[in-house]
Amino acid sequence: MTRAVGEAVLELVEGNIVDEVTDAIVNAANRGLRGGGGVDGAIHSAGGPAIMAECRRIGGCETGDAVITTGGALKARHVIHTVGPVYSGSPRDAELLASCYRRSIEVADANGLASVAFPSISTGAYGYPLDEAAEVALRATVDAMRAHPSVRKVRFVLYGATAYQAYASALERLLPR
Ligand code: AR6
Repeated sequence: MTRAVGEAVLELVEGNIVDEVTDAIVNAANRGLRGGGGVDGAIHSAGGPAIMAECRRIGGCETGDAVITTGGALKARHVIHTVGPVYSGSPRDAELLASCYRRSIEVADANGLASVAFPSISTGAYGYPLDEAAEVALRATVDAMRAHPSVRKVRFVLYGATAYQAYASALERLLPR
């Protein structure tokens, strides 16, 4: 599924983010940038030790913020590590989740990157309900794309049909055809 956002393109696909050929893939990291399971584990195992070496030098990342490293052995040139909220049911969850997408796009723009691929942040180990997360993620991303038009292509790489469907429904509501 594809939508124009000004001159830029927002795309949803089902797949594995480690296979993306793009300027940067975004990692759903933790505050210590220590690595872990889920998409974080997949990115570090596919990208090799150079990514963790830079994460150690950076030292950590606050919830809702984003930092950039090399892409190591990945096809993506860089990894942008962002830290989603652990879902608690408070209104702050949505603010912090939106901040992850906004900060990631700001970091991409600040580094001259034109294409970025996101996973569905916080919807695995961190427990954010998928439908709610999809709406917050897409709204924040579209707003950030409008503010940073040099980021020309943003792709959500959704892991499995359930995640893809949740994002496709949310995008249809946000930007109807
Ligand atoms: N490509 C795309 N999406 C994926 C992939 C993949 N290869 N693998 C999993 N997902 P999670 P979180 C989806 O748990 O909830 C880690 O241990 C997955 O289906 O990876 O933000 C970190 O170190 C889900 O929809 O991230 C943190 O401690 C989504 O990615 C913590 O988990 C996010 O699930 C972060 O938890």
